[in-house]
Amino acid sequence: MSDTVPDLSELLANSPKNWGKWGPDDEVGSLNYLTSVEVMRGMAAVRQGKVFTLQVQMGNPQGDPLWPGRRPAQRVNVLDHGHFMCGKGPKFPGNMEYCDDMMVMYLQGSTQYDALGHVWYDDQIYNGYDAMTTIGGTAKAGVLPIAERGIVGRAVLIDMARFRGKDCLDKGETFDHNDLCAAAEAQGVTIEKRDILIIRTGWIGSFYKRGADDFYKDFIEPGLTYSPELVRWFYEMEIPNLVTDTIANEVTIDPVSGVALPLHSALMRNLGVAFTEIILPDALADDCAADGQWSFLYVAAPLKVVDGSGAPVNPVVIK
Ligand code: UVW
Repeated sequence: MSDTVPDLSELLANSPKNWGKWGPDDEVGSLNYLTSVEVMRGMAAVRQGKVFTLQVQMGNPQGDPLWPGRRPAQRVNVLDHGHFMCGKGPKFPGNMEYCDDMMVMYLQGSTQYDALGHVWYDDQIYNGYDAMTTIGGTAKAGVLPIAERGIVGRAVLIDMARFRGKDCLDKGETFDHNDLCAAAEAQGVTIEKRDILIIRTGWIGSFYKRGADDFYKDFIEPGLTYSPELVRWFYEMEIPNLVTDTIANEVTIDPVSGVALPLHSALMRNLGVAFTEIILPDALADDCAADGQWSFLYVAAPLKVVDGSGAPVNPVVIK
């Protein structure tokens, strides 16, 4: 690691940008690559009619895997049979009874889409919008345009944990685009241009097995690591969406530069790659290993939160 940690503006000085590529008002970035042709390419990948959902459970009594400092989703009963038993429930002709509850949560507190305006440096977010537009709500490049649009395309799952012969990658273990291609080759699948890229590290699944104390101890996630070549690969492959079973889609601290989460800036802010985080793909991965089908149709639509910096989602995969 270098002695002095560079600013993102220095680290990414020559990094490619997709700003302006889809016009000055664009707010969904590389999702623009998912044209109707790409939707049909995804449809063509459906061969068996098997369905998988990728969201983690929300408000699990074991806790929810979260970026340190965020709190788990809290579900609170507001009305249930107890209210009716003691005469406190609302009265309806015919005596219908019902239950109600509410949830308080971080919008990044479950499987989620980040808005492209979620992260920035140099006072500019994706497409060059002023970071002032995030004050009081993500008014530009928020999650709403992504939610209104929806995400449909061909996806490929790369199981890095399985490729390395592990249940779960180690804390801080890194890999790059060359490793992804090597794993794809071992799986017998090709990462094609404009594929939605799903990566399994085993990390989120490990939360439920090892428990929160061990998960958060000396917290550093495994994941993709920054290099100019990796960013160029995403740029040239026109990857619309990066989906992983980690909280932040990349190794927490880049081991070379010491910068925290540089791919959030290089991929999300500069290229407009949509980030989907905290998925649980373990059942899907087991199935793909069993039947050898690692590509499929991916469909997702985050919740339509006005001015949200992100929103929960339950992505659906159809093989
Ligand atoms: C941060 O907000 C730091 O990360 P994430 O994109 O994982 O929510």
